[in-house]
Amino acid sequence: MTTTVNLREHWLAEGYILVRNLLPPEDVERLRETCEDILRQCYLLEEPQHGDGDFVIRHLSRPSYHVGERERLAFLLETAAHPRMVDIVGEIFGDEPEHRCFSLFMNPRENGRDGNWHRDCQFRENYDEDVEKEMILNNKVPGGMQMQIALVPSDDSEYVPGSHLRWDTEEEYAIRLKDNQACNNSNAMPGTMRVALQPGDAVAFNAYGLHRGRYHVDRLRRTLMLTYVASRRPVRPDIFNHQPWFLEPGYLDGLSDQATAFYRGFVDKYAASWG
Ligand SMILES: O=C(O)CCC(=O)C(=O)O
Ligand SMILES: [Fe+2]
Repeated sequence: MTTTVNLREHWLAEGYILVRNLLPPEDVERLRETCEDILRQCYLLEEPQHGDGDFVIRHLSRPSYHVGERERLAFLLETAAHPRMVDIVGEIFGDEPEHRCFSLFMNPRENGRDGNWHRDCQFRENYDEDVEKEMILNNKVPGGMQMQIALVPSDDSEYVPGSHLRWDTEEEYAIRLKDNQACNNSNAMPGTMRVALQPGDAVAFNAYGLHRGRYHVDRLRRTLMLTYVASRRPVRPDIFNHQPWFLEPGYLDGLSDQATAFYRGFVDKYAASWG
């Protein structure tokens, strides 16, 4: 598969895009070192996850991960705010992109498994299947993008192209939700796509489509995920946009004007919800 052309058109129709070589090798190397160090810290603390599983670390931008490593943190922040990212996301949203979260997906140290098929909207509080269905069918899903950038080769994410536009077929439903999700890690999902990413390649998808990851102990995974939402999205406080460390004195010091403006927009919008 090659880099997607007509990004917005493809995104709207298929729910994903692929960009080869989005990050140059030296950036990948630097980010990989950062992620390895954060991972080491988490394993020492025996808290690899901050919330949801043994295969993901959320909020790589916490200052506590970067003590004495100011430049490293700045580089991470610059990466998500860089024009090469923001231009792609902006084109797709037809709106200014807004920062949401930095995550690292990694292989777990035990209990390897194929992930669960899901749509991210099913993890909302007070989940109601009918509400979800109505939201998807009426295209009321708020714009969001999970941009996954491989730091080592990876083909661990799977997506069902076009599934963001429609409710589950009978076969899909049987896998995702039926019988209290008894079959949700099935390998029989029809129409799936698995993209083989090389370091620096990015795949981004609309997380309201059907997708899942794969988390095998012996399959090295280091995937940086930059999450963005469209600026038009109203404030809805959650664990992803709760980032009060952005208010710490000097947190944005030394960033480019472009990156400063990008994160200032985020802080101005959400700071009141961090009280
Ligand atoms: O591991 C993956 O690539 C899937 C991640 C995912 O489903 C999510 O972040 O919601
Ligand atoms: Fe997801």
